[in-house]
Amino acid sequence: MTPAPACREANFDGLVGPTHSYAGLSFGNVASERNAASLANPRAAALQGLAKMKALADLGLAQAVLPPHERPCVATLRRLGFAGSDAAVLAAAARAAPELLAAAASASAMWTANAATVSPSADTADARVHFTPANLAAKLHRAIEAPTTATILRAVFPDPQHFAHHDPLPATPALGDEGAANHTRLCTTHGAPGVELFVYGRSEFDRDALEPRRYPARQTREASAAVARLHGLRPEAVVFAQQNPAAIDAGVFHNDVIAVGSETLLFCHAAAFTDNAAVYEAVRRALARTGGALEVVELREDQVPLADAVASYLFNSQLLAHPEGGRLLVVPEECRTHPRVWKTLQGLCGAGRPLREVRAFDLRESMKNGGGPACLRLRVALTPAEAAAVAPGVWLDETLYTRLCAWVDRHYRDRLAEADLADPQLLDESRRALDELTALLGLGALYPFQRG
Ligand code: SUG
Repeated sequence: MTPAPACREANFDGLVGPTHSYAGLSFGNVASERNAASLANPRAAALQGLAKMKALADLGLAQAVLPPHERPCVATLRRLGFAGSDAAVLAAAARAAPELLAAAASASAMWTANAATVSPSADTADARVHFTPANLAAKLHRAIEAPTTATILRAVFPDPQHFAHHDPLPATPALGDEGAANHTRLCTTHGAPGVELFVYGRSEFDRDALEPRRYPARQTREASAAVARLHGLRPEAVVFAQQNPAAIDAGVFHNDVIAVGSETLLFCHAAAFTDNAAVYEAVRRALARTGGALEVVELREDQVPLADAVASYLFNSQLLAHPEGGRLLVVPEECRTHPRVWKTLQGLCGAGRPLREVRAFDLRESMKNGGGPACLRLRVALTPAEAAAVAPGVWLDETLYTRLCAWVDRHYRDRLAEADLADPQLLDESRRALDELTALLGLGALYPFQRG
């Protein structure tokens, strides 16, 4: 008997949009705050992301792309009381509330780890892949992503026989949901039932739970529990864990800044959870029920101080199957130039060690806003039949890569400052670019401006 073709994990990376900028919009994300008002290079940002996608596709990994959103989002500014022509709306917002214009212009949809929480069909009651777009209620510039994200996910995963799409949770502080950035799936193989680890920063209703003091906790326990319910997960295959409030206060605004897991490996920092040992034990027990054995690689404070983990983004990495067997860890270039972090990572590589190889990528433009390799991708484990039901134009191959690079070169600016966000030409350029892109990806009319 020939074995059934395997289920594979695909990475859906966000294509950086033409308005990529540094607006200091994310209090609690230290990189975003530090780089506020610096000059951005949208063209370089998009090409850096594409280079990572291409390198992973070349390794034989399943790689796809998700389109950016229409920005500046004039519709948001209109809802906030700015009126007139599009150009008049931009000008009035720039004058009266530049911070609202910056939020409406942010290209933050590039960080697709925050697009949605995804549960593969092996885990769900109806054996479909479930998607819940994140409401991103904690930040204005991110909360406005949810409706477009929902439209895009429905266009990319259209077949209701395979894919179930939920609405984002109500966008209110009690239900703050940041998507896959706070969700890790552990399993023996991607096609087998796994364990879904939901990490939250606070609880709206558990008044005794510790909370961070300095920075906001974006994800609530109540939101995580709702997503697990919506996806029809087996309760014994779900673990809820609280993020360490001290880590949030040190700049760990999502769990994927301090932990990454794939298949049977959980790689994290000792400061990741309020009670690391209890989390490992709960995941270990749940995974054992599926026949799997959890491996934990925990870095202690004396190996990599929390501050160095945040500065280098070493945990915001992609844990992937190495083409020659074993595991590949994809990290940002900032890890290679950080001697202590790089030495620690090299110590994890080799025969009998958890990793085969670590590769660093230059994602500096995104990193300056607190977005590393793991932020830029949404993982979706797909059976061959499900993969065949994905909109075919989004899979990245040599041809699409070449076309997208040329498209970026044609439409993107190589410098963008805050003052440029009100330029009506930037809006026109972005719309022209997106109109061409939807045709290039074969996605039809996605954006309101295309529907007239
Ligand atoms: O939500 N930065 C994003 C970074 C998201 C990273 N995602 C994950 N860790 N999965 C955020 O804080 C900064 C935008 C600005 O300041 O211009 C920003 O939105």
